[in-house]
Amino acid sequence: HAADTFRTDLMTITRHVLNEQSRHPESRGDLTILLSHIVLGCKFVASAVNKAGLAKLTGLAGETNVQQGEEQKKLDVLSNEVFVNALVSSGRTCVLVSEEDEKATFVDPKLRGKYCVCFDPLDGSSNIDCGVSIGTIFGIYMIKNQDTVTLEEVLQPGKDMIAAGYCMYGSSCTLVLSTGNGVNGFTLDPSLGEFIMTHPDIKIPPKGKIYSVNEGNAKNWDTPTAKYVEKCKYPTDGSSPKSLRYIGSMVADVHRTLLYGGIFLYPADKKSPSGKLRVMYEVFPMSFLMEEAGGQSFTGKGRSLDLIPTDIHERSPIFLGSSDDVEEIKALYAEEAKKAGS
Ligand code: P6P
Repeated sequence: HAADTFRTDLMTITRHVLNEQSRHPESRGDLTILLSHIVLGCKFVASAVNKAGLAKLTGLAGETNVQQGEEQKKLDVLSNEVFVNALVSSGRTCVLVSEEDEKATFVDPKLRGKYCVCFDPLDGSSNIDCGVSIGTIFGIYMIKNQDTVTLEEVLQPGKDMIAAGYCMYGSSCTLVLSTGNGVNGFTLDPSLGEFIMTHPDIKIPPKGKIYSVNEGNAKNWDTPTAKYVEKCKYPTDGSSPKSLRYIGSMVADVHRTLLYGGIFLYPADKKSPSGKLRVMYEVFPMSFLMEEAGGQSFTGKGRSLDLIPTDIHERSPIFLGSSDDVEEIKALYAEEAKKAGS
């Protein structure tokens, strides 16, 4: 026979999630149903992002859409609406935290389920108009009592997340997911409308040759960050300098770091003492994935997932990626703390 051009035993994301569910015999499949609604949201956004360039859907709110004559929505607003509707209608969530909404959304009690989803529906949306990859980032918590859930219960440390992932909308649409048993990557096959497993059991290399930071903030960095970046550029141990790769879209920078190794940094600086990235729907989900893939994530003070947020839009510095690379920056912060303590 000519080699089959069609694989006929497809590992779709749905099949993968069902396999994961079967590892928990007591499970009623709530997470499976929740994830299927998140996947639907990602498919919708992928389609909208791809059309954006054509249908001029991009960023300019206020432009009326000639067909419907209704207010033109910015893609990030549209994406947020799609995810909120998908998550609420799944009947598996009781509270939602979105980058787009100032307050947490408490779901109608009649429609509640046991999960809290924190998400950035379209991170990096400032890059839409120039075609740079952007993405959706999400993290999922279990809520003890869905009927009486309060904001305090939402402000949990990232280590209590039970699942996290991102979907990157670029040359292809790639969804990376962990439900606590390793990390897997899936690529959308538009002809099937299915995410097919393309990156099984992703593990980040223990050390990388790339550092990823906005060097434009160098003037405002603290000493440990400045020292670390200096070491990347002028190594003192005879090794080759690292390459700088910075896309300015977190999902794209983190995805490259996860697959190729290296370190992604968004440090604190004099202008932004807590850094720029948001704890609940950027730092936590990406840190969860990194640790599941054998990497680390550090805030400059401690393990990112140990952070206990006090506000749903709180920011934190973040250093994440290959374990050995993160160890180096942890040592520099420890040295600084010792000096300060002495
Ligand atoms: P800067 C995009 O606006 C974003 O929120 C992240 O996706 C990205 O990592 C970061 O900000 C880029 O920030 O200050 O380097 O432009």
